[in-house]
Amino acid sequence: MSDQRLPTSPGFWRSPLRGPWFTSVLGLVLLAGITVLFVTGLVSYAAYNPGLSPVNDQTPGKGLLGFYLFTWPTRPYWLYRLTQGVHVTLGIALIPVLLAKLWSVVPRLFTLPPARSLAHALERISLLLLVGGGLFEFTTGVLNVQLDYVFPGSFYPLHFYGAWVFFAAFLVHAALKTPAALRNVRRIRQRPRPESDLRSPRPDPPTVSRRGALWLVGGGSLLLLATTAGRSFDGPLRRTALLAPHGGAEPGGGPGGFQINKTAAYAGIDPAETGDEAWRLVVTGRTGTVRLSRADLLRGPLHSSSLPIACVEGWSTSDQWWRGVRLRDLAALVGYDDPPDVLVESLQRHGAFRRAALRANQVRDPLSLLALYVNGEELTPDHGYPARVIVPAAPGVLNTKWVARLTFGDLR
Ligand SMILES: Nc1nc2c(c(=O)[nH]1)N[C@H]1C(S)=C(S)[C@@H](COP(=O)(O)O)O[C@H]1N2
Ligand SMILES: [Mo]
Repeated sequence: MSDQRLPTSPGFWRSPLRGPWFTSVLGLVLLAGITVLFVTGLVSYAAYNPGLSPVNDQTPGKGLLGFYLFTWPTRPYWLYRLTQGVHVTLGIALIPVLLAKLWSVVPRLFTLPPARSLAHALERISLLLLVGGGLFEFTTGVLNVQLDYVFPGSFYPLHFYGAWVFFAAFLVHAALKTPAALRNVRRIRQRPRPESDLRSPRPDPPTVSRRGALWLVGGGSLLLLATTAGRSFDGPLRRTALLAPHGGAEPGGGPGGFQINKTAAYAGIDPAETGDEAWRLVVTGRTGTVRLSRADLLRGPLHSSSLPIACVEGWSTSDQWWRGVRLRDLAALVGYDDPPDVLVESLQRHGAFRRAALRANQVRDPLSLLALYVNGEELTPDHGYPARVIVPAAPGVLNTKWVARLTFGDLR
């Protein structure tokens, strides 16, 4: 039982840093941080228009968990850039805090007997969900933003269901522990120090103070923050984003010099299909189908909007100057004065993002364009030539490139 070579023995754990103050400070940081991650995450899911099933909804059977879904607004136009930038950047910066917090309580995970009472058993099960859920959410999140969807199945349902499990356990834990954590942080100078099973019964001599250790964790977070935040910009700031993935194409300079997520070659877009002879935009609605060449579209009226691209992966561009035909004008062309939802389909034949559904409020917004130009020149092939959708405040995945077809009508 008291064999100190086994992790189930309190004497096995020797670090003098462990104790209620250290754990409580980290816990309170996570309380605030993870709450923000949860809110920005749920909001990100709403931004995908998951109500427009089955086109956008990759989470079938979300059922009650979708209770909070609302119509994602189109203003302010930088909304998704902000919420998703915060979600990903904060998530990455919190990794050292999460790891330090787990390290600080790790002796407890080995406590024997596994349960002393029913209440203790329930508490330990909730801890399993908490630790498992937390590691799962952080791991799937990081894999998604760094390695581009390396999952069995889809990222969205995994991260979405995982978030609910994690957050339920997190709420229980916060309700049980926050009062004590607040007390622990306040009474740091109290003598004698309160009893705690977090403290090692036979600590090694310290090599760093508790405050020093906290600075180390905070320094790690700041380093991650500093090497991640640049992905929410382009130009010179982007180059500070050492941790952002540098796969795909380097955008280079000029009007098309902002992040490219999938190149035309990667998406299998044949240049022969995008030429003026071959390409037609097929618009369908109440009054039938219209086929438009690029020359037809260029007759306008053309409008401009200054909008960023903001990806679920947390990167975003600064505002780009787009020019093209308003989506609501295209809706009017096929019989809608008051625009309905629209299904947008790309020339692309394979891949997850070749089609997307937009809501009526997105079609209606005068800033929403079928863009033909960016920053004063024709779209480059990698940015979606001959035409791409751009919608204010929407996730990048709704900004379909190489558009071939628009089908207006109620998709619900
Ligand atoms: N046809 C098509 N459109 C697409 C995609 C795609 O893979 N195929 N990717 C989407 C995603 S996820 C993003 S973030 C933006 C990126 O646009 P950009 O490459 O011009 O920056 O395009 C969107 N449009
Ligand atoms: Mo994206």
